[in-house]
Amino acid sequence: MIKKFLLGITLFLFMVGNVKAQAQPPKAYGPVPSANQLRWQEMESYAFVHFSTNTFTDQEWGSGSDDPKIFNPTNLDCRQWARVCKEAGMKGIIITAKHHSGFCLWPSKYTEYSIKNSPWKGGKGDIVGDLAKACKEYGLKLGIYLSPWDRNSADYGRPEYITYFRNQLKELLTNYGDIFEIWFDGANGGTGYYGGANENRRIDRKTYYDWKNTYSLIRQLQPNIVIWNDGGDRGDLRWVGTEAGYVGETNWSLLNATGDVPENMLRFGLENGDSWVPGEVNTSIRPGWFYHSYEDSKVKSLPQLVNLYYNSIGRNGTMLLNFPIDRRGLIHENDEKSALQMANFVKEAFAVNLAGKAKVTASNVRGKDQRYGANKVIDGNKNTYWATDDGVNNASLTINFGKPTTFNNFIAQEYIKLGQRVKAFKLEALINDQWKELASQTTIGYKRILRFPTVTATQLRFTIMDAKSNPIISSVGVYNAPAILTAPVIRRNKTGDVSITADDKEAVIYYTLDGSMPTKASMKYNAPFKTDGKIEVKAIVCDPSSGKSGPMTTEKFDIVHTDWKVVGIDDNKVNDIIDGNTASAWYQPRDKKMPADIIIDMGKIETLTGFRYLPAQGRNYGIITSYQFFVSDDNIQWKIADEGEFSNIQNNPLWQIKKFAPVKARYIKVRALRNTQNNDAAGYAEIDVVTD
Ligand code: FUL
Repeated sequence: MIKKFLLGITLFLFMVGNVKAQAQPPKAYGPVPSANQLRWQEMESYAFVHFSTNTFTDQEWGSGSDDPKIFNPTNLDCRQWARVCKEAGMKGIIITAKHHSGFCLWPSKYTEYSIKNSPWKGGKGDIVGDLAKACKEYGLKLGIYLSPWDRNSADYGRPEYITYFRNQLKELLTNYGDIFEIWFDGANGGTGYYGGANENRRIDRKTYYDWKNTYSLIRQLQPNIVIWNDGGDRGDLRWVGTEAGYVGETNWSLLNATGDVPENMLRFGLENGDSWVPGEVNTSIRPGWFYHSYEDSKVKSLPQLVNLYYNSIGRNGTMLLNFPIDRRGLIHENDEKSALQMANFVKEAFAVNLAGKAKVTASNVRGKDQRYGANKVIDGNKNTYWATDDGVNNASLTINFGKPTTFNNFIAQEYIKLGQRVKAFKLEALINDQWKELASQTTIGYKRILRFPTVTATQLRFTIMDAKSNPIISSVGVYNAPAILTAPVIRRNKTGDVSITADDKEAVIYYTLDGSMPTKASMKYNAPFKTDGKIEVKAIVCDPSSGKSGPMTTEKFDIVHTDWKVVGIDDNKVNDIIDGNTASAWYQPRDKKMPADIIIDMGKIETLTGFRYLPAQGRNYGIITSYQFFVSDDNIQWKIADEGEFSNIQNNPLWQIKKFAPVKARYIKVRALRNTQNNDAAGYAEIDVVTD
């Protein structure tokens, strides 16, 4: 009897439990992504490759008049592009099938301005086809950049061009398998060759391309494609308003279906927009989109690429990173190295989710139904989620690690199939029994990654403070990313103070002054220190948590500049030339013609055996190539000590060291005779002497 009674109670409780477990799934709120947009967003990272006649003319935009015969890569290998992109963690490649010059990388039936009239493969090649094959082999998706502006076509600006443009689209969207994205750049109309007319042609961006019908053609040929269009009818994706590699911290994947989009709307999206139009962050791994050998030393560094990652994928965007293909037809080794370093960082940083084994509890669970429970955020299933009751737009998740745990990164993902909801959230850590706020932010969207100074805590609380509707979170992660161990920068100022800086604020710097290799037993750098005379400084950075150390930097400093003066130039900024700060620079006044002189009074007689010149960093003008170097005791009688050229300074705008037979002098004069551009600009980051 008792048994029966207990059974009855159990059954009753089970049924009540079951009734409770029937909480209705949350309903979508506002616009939601299409299946194509969702698939695209989950790719997160993919590449651009820019390649055209421009590669061989050193231009960013070709006018449409360059002879196709100049297009002649010596060692083109699309499989190398695919390998690099795959190893860099990317999921696809978008190729400039046709850039603004109109030159086509596939043998289009509709124009002679293509690789079929280039010497490459005797005119029998097809780069789009080769890349399609390589992508297939490496498991990557293929995307197409087809410039609507065509500076070669005689028909550009007339209705006939639209037929031509659509014919080309048909070729590209029919002959190369699945295309995941089509890219229509916003640069439209202006001067060009136009079949020899050489004139300025304007078009009405809103009506000329008849995007509506072009879009339906595209969707008919490639039903799974996403359309990127800057300035035309609203596509599936939006530009983020800058090519500098970031989207707003607040980033709504929404815009209105029609109407203009000002820059700040591109950057932040539109909170109450009526359409799903997520942001794609496009930037180049070098300053330019096309290859220029003089940018070989300007490839984005690991810390710059890591910033790009956090500022795109980490802010609810995708990352579209461009590799300019070089004249060999390859991704340059410097670009490959940086991209792979970034990929390794990302792999290491997000290898272990520290929340994975933690106990996760929520302040509210939808209908107290375990299907929407807190632990759904760590089950590794993107189709499950934690959700709150309708009307509960303020709720928190507490992640209890059970023991002190060290971390510096946090990831949250909304279940965007039901819309983007979160408007404000914060993170707090329980450190030594005290709650400490780590961050307070706005939107989440598909993915939000926060990084903050490393903490050791037993619990982490993620509180959604405001949302458009009840929050739905599919995933949460807590990570301890490694320090970025790049070589430190060592500088000495005019008065001999040496400072050493590291990219990673938490890294520890060790250094030596006796020429020996620095180790963790060497002097620890805390603040700038005084030096006098010639000195060699070697330094490394170490990650205190992993104990790993990075590459070493060596700087040899000659005599100090304390008593140095630039004479005869009435501009205080000229002291940037001798301040030891390689990031500051001074240029001769614009009206100054070559030859341009810089005279420095060293304050006393020195025995010189050479001099050093560093051009302004990060700028491509005023780079001196030919010089004369004079010395004097009195700033009246001068004699020449050396003359010559700074070879390859254009490609490598780094320190140029010139040695000569010992000579005694108090004054030096550096005379600029010519620069890389054959004009009168002369710029200097630093001038220094050598006194062996
Ligand atoms: C720009 C174009 O004008 C550049 O040449 C490049 O293709 C870049 C991706 O888009 O607006």
